[in-house]
Amino acid sequence: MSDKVEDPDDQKDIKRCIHRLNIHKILSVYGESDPLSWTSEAMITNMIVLLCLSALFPVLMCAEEVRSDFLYVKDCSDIYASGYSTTGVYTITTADGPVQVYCDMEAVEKIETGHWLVFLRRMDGEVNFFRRWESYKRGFGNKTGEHWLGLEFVHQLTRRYQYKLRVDLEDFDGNKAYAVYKSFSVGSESEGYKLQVSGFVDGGAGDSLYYHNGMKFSTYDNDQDNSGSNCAMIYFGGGFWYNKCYYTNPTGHYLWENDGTLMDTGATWYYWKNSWDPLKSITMKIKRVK
Ligand SMILES: [Ca+2]
Repeated sequence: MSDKVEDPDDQKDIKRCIHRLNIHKILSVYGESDPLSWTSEAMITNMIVLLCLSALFPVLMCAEEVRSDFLYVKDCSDIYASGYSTTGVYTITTADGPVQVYCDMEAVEKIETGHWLVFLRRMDGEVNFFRRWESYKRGFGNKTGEHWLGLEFVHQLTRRYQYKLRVDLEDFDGNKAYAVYKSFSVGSESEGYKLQVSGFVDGGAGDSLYYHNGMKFSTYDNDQDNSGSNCAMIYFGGGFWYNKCYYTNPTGHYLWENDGTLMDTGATWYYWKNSWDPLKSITMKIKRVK
């Protein structure tokens, strides 16, 4: 249990709050029947209920409360620097409140330490990526599995600090490849969450993002692509920085095998094998460089 809950003063506050709530319940039962008076009583009671709930929140959450170590961390680099080197889900605090993020702490090829912050993960088709703009803005999915972290969150990070991007690919035969971009940022919503990448380093995957550099983000309900059509709609895509339309579509329709029949709609990265074959997994993750 957290320190806050064990604080005697806090427990007194909670008891006092519940006591006041009970008094107001009694007053509500025996008080005036005038509608205006009843409305005021109801409003006061509601306010007290909210106050009680906010005081009780840490109790209800018990050990799940945000760990104080992470109160001021920005990303997985800060978590790693705090001494946490296990890959998994961590909670960090933003101006909009706590956000859970998946940190990939594994070292890469034994030459680079981990602490990558994952913002896209496809691996098993458990999550539907054919979603509205608002979902891509705010994020969705399961942080321990498939998910999209959210454009606004990534924009807020990359507008303040410099990040690099790594894309990891795996096909249905277990082959792997990757691509690194030494600079990665996402513009504001008013800029269409525009993508900026540069400094490509080939890890066997080839550069499929060059075609998307400078593009605005698009979803089926917010077409900002360069096509006369709606890329997200015609390829069953999810949301991406579509051009006219793509050489990679990591949020595309998940296919559980490469049977060669629906290759135009899958989660693809064309320049790995110069093919539209769907991938078994694709991860996009960022790491602060400054
Ligand atoms: Ca269009």
